[in-house]
Amino acid sequence: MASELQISTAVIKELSSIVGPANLFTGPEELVAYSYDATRTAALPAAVARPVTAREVSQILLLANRRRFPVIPRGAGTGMSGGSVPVRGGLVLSFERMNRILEIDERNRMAVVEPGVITGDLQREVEARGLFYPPDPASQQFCTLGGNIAECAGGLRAVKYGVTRDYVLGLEVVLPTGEIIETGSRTLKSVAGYDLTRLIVGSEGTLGVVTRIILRLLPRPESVETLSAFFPHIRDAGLAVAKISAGPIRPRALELIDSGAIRAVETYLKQDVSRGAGAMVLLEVDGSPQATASEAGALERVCREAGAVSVTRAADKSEQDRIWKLRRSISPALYTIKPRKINEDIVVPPARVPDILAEVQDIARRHGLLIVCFGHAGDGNIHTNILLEEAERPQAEEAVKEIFAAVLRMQGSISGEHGIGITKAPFLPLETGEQALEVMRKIKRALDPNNILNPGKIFLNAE
Ligand code: 2HG
Ligand code: ZN
Repeated sequence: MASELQISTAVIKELSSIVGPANLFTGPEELVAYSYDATRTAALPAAVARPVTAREVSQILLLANRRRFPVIPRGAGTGMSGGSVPVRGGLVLSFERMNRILEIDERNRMAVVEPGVITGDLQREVEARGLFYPPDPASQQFCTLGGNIAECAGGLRAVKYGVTRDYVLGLEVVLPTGEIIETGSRTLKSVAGYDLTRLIVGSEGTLGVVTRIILRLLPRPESVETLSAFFPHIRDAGLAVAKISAGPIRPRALELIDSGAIRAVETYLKQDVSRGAGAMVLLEVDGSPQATASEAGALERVCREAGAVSVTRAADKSEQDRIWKLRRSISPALYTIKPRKINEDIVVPPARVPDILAEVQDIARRHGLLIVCFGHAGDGNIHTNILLEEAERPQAEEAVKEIFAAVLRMQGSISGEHGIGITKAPFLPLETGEQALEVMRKIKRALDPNNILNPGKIFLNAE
C-alpha cells in the first residue's frame, strides 16, 4: 500500500529532474495551496509537480511505483467530495501548465484539449466559432476539463444535454503503471472493444491520468430564453418541476431554489431578487427564435398552473447572465454562512422530486437542522446542504444517512455529479451492493496493483 507521507530527498531530486526544478514545489506555502478542495478538507502533500507532457506524467508514475508514493491528480481543486485531497500525502500532480486548446475541428465539430484548460475558456472559444460545449458545472469559470472528466461533472444544462461523459469521444491516458494509452477515436461512433473512455470518465483520478481529451461539440443554439418563476412554497415549485419534466418540452435548464438558498444568495450578492418568494424555479430553453418563444410561453403557463405568483422573462443577455450568476453564487453564499456545511448531490428519478423535497424537510425538522435545497431539479439532482454548527455534527451525520436511505428507496443515487471521493465512500456499498463494489475494486487492483494513484478515494479499502 502506498501510504508514505514523506517523499525522500532522493525521490525529490528524481522528480525535479523529470519536470524541472521550477515545476516541483516543496515549500510550505505551496503545499498548503494544493492541500484542499471545495469540501474544505485538507491534507498536506509532500510535494507538487507541474508536468507538461504525457511522457513526464508517465515517468512520474513509474517512479511512484518503484518508490511507492501516492500520486494525486488535481485540476483547479473545485471538487466537492475530496477527490483531489492528498489524504495519504505523496505527490500532487497539477495540470496548470497543460492548458492548451490544441485544436478546434469545426467541420467535424470536435475539440482536442489538454486537461488543464478551464471549461469556460473552451466554451468561449467554441462559441466564437458558432459551436457549443454544453456541460456547465457551476464552477465553469475556474474548474478544468481534466477535473470535469475525473468527476464526470454535470451542471445546469445536463437536464437537456447530458453530462461530461456524453461529450468525451476519446482520451490519452497514462495508466497508474506508466503506460500511455489512447481510448476512443475521433468518430461519433465506435464499438471497438470495451469502452475504456467511459471507464476513465468519472473514475475520480483513480484509474489513470488524463493527458489529452477529444470532445464532441454541438452547433451553438440560435436563441435562448430564460425565465424566473416565483412560488409561495417549495412544494408548489417541486410540483412545477415534476410536471415540466414529464411534459413535452425539454428546457436546457430547470433549476429549483428553496427559501433558505434564496435568502443566502440575496444577502451574499446584496440584491433582492425573489420579492419574498418561498421558492424559485429558473428555466431556460434554446433553439430557433420561434421555438424558444413558444416554449417559454408554455412553460410559463405550467408554472402559473402549479401556483407561481409571478413569472418573469429575462429581457436580454445581461439579464440572463445576472440570473445565472445568482444561481452559481448559491454554493459560495452558503459557505460564507456556514464554512463547514455538508453538501450532498443526491439524485432521484425526476417524478420523485416533490417526494424527496418533502422527505428532506421532514428529516430536517426531526433533527432540528437547517437543510437548504437547490439545484438541478429538472434531472432530479438536488443539492441538499446541511448548514450546521459544529455541535450539531452528530445530528447532521444521522440526517445524511436518512437522506441517502430515502434516495435509495426512491431508486435514486447518492451522487449525481460530485463523485464519491472521501466524503461518500462509507455510503457507496449501500448503493452498489458488495458484489458490484468488488468488481470496481478488481478493476482498480488490475490497473493500479500498488495502489499509488489517488489512494483512499471511492473505496474505504481498495487493498
Ligand atoms: C452547484 O450546482 C454546485 O452549484 C455546488 O454543484 C453545489 O454546494 C453545492 O452543494
Ligand atoms: Zn450542481
